[in-house]
Amino acid sequence: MTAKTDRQPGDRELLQTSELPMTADAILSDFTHYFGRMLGRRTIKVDSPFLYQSVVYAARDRLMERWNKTRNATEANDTRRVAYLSLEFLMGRLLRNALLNLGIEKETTEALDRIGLDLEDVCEQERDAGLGNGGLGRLAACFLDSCATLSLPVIGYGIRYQYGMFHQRIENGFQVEEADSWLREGFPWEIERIEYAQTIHFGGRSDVQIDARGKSRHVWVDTHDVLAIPYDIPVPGFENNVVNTLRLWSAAARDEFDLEEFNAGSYADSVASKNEAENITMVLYPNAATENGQELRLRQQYFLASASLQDTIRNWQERHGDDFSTFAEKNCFQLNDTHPAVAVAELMRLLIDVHGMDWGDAWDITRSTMAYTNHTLLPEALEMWPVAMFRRLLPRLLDIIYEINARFIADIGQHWPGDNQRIRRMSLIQEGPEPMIRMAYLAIVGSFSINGVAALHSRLLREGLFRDFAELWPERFNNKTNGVTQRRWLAACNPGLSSLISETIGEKWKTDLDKLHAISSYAGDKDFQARWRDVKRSNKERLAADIKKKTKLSVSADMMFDVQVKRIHEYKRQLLNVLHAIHLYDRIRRGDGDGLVPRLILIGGKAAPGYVMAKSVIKCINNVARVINSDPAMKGRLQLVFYPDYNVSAMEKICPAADLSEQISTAGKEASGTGNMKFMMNGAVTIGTLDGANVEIREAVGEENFFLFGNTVEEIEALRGSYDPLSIIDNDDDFRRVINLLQSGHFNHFEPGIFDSIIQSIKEPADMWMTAADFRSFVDAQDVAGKAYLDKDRWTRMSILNSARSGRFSTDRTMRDYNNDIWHLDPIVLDAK
Ligand code: 26V
Repeated sequence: MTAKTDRQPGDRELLQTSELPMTADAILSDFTHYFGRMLGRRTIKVDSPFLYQSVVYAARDRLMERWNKTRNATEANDTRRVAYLSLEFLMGRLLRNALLNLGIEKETTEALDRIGLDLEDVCEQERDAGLGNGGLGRLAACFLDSCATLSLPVIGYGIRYQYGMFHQRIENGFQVEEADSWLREGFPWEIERIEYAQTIHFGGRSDVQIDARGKSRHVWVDTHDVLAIPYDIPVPGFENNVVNTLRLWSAAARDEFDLEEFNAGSYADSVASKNEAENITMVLYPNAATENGQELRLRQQYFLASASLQDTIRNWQERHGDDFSTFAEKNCFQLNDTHPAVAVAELMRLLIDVHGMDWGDAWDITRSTMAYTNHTLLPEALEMWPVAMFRRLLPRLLDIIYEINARFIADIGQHWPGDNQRIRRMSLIQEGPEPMIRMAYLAIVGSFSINGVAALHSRLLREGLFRDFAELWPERFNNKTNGVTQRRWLAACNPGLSSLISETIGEKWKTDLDKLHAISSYAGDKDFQARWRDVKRSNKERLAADIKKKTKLSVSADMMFDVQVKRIHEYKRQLLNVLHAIHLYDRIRRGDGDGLVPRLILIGGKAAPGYVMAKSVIKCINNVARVINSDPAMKGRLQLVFYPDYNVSAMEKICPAADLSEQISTAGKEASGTGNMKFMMNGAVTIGTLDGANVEIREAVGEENFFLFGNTVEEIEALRGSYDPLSIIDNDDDFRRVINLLQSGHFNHFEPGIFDSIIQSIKEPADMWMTAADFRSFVDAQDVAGKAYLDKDRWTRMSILNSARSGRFSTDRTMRDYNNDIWHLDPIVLDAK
């Protein structure tokens, strides 16, 4: 049966006569049209944003027809679909990826070549869409790429922040934040869809009214309303003509200004209230678990949840009217962490208050459409909102959460009669002087699926954080190990390796990464090894040029590139890496450096602006780097560089150039990690702890191709209580010397005391991250890695095998897993026409 569509009588599809040709000629002619006629520019300047914009328009035209066809196919077939709700989509640049997926990279290169332009330079003009903090946001972006490539009907819903992730500048070794005004020159990929704007309520109060039929009805009155305006971004699949949608919401005042206030004469106040509305989507929160609880952040969360659910229901009603009987069969909402978890209560509100459903039916729909992914084990990052804030901002939603909780507690009482302790533990409300709503528990109670992001992480969730819930509903808990898309993280960012691989085993790996296995039979082949090394070397030179541009420092591709790039956080232990750098410096200075591999230690990452300790770590890295890099004895042997403003585009240059990948978090703290997978795919060997997905990476690549160190989760837990870092330092000559150097002011002559808190944190028996506990085994594993690197053939073999065995870590596999176990979507079937 074909369902109704949103067509009105008289509506017609605009006739599309023929598809645009994908030739260099046609692309050049469209480019010329946009540059000259639409944007009105005449002179071709290499760094002009208008060149880049014109190329985007030419590419976008070719996406547009495919985009419409994809939409038509899903609407006409009434296909079951997933809405991926996420406060973050860290998309990075879109041009290269779009050309690759459309299959017109070669043609576009040729078109630009004819007018003396290099595609690479044009691509560099694009600003990163940095609408995310790190792993969680980039994962969402990789998911979208894989879903489009697998023809899965998945729509991403997020927020169109005016300011994305801040830019980082380093001044005298300190991080300085700068606003990211990424929309300043316009964002040519997006299409505003004002016709789908939604109204979002805030404030006011919750009331009960009796309707015409004498039925009592909850109403939410006296609200302050804000408009949510959607902007659509195309998400092309790889050479399959599917184009999915990322829909980002932007806040606007509902009326240009409030007429009543205007007439009352408070003109300024009414314009100011417009400002308040638009503040909601002004800025991305730069992730500091310590800064939890900001009211504006809760506004963002509700704004996204409500707009996206209303949009889904609007679309549903256009096809099904008021019949919600198959809504749950046809829709699924995947919650990216607890950030959009208020959607559980909002869907209940919409179904009951707006669409007149009773509690039981609404709850059945909610509980069978919501699915929740957890991304962290750190207790301080678990979201809780003060009940009082909810009452002020979202009073009707608080009613609903209380009702959900009352019914849930009754269930626990049935399951474990008399177990009041358990009720206190599991309640959605944490009691205390300031009662709080536990968002993770709301997400669990309201979902049919709860997953972690790596095998170890999912096990720790079941055994620790969510133990009571896993006991109650074991069938709801599952694991979905993360991945990354090989289209961006190998094909696009590493053209050299990509060509070598394709020449050797064909191109199938681009949509079936397990095919990479086939290169393992060349791992010992001298000729293949030499070509593999050549590619790595030229990638290192490309990165060296980039480092020179950004830091003025010269680094040599002859050194081993030992790389740690990720957000700066204590649990990720950049400090441990610095301690190792100081140790190598000390060894070379004391004349014990012979036989050491020449090494560049590259560290990059942003610290949350309010995270004092993380900022000290950046300062420490920079100070140690200055001392090391200006010591003539270190020349050609050891360098330490801090890479400023690390982001998606930086990673595209960094991961193809890395030899050694640092994945050194305290066991049990990194949920998965995804940078680890990008490095592996590009032939870096990992030095790492048994944490997150490192465990699975090591299994896949074999223990002989992975440098393991450090305490396990169980050992870390057993250590707590008896942990004595002072005696560890005292009993280890190397460690003692490192700490003495740090304490002596050697790295901070004119800045006395600035590293005191860092040194104290290492010596602290209560150190959560147990840096000292892993120092010795880290230094030893680094020594083994260094020696392995000196054996070129052996290292190249390890490098090839890492890449060859990275097949499992494609988001294509991850998305298949989500689809088989959670979503159950049928692929989109496009009209053959
Ligand atoms: C928390 C907050 C709190 C306040 C404001 C903004 C904000 C933003 C994000 C978060 C939680 C972040 C959790 C997270 O990023 N987890 C990471 O998820 C990756 C993808 O699953 C995973 O690879 C990393 O191991 C994990 O740390």
